[in-house]
Amino acid sequence: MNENNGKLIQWYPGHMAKTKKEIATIMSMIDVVIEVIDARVPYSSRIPGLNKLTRDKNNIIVFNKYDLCDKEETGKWIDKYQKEGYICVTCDAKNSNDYKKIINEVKNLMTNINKKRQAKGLLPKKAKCMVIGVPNVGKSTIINKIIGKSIAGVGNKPGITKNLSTIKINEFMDLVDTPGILWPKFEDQNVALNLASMTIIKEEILNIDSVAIHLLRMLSKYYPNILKNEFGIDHYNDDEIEELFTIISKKKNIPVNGEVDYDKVSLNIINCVKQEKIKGITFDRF
Ligand SMILES: Nc1nc2c(ncn2[C@@H]2O[C@H](COP(=O)(O)OP(=O)(O)OP(=O)(O)O)[C@@H](O)[C@H]2O)c(=O)[nH]1
Ligand SMILES: [Mg+2]
Repeated sequence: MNENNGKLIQWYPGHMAKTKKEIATIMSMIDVVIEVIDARVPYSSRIPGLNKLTRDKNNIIVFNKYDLCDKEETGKWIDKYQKEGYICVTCDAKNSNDYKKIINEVKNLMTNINKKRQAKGLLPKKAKCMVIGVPNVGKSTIINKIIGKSIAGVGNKPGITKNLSTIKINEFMDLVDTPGILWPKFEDQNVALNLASMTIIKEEILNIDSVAIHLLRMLSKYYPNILKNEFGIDHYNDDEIEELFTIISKKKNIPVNGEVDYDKVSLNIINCVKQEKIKGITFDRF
């Protein structure tokens, strides 16, 4: 369930500046930042510039939608981010209890921090945690599981509210009740197409044909077997778009009234990912 009722948030410069300021204020009281990303796009779904705000925090990256990604590629990204100092957790928030791994990581962090505090004669402290991430990566699903019930309001509002309250999770962890929804990277077209492919930004923003073609290109490059099985084509080639769309149209039984309905074919391609018929894919490489 997308708690924004399928409507993804649009970001404007004023809106972004306001949210960034709010996040910076909230950060001062946060100990652990839990950044949720889509494991299928582990670079594209990172929040641009977040590291500037979280340098002095404990940072956990949750590779969510792990059930949908290419696990071999995910392993490479985990190594990379671990080397950069992040704690990495893989998570299928929808179908598993992987969220417990996040709680465990927080517990480990706090055990270490409190050992040092104790040595200095200080009282143990609880971790104030915040879940943050670009739209639609699974923040609300994870928060609701960590809390153990659905709480009204989670994920309903874009941006961050100032009236923060914290929810007690256990004796070592509090959760700030509002998920931080931040803007995705827009800087390069390939990133934007990756985000649209995974419904992180609206496919309409970029036009559905270009998103569908991006999906075909990426599948052809990295997952030709999926391209063949799902769409009946061996290889994507820009020069043959019309022929390829005709083949897909037939394979998918999309009615043809005289000519191929390109929009319908594009939507069908995008929906294969959205509806999780296509799994085991990761589009970011380094
Ligand atoms: N397959 C799969 N789907 C997931 C997973 N986690 C969340 N989802 C689905 O992804 C969609 C978005 O989940 P949300 O929890 O609403 O994501 P969000 O980050 O709170 O989204 P916004 O509030 O719009 O920013 C929903 O359809 C979830 O059921 C996961 O690990 N695997
Ligand atoms: Mg949400």
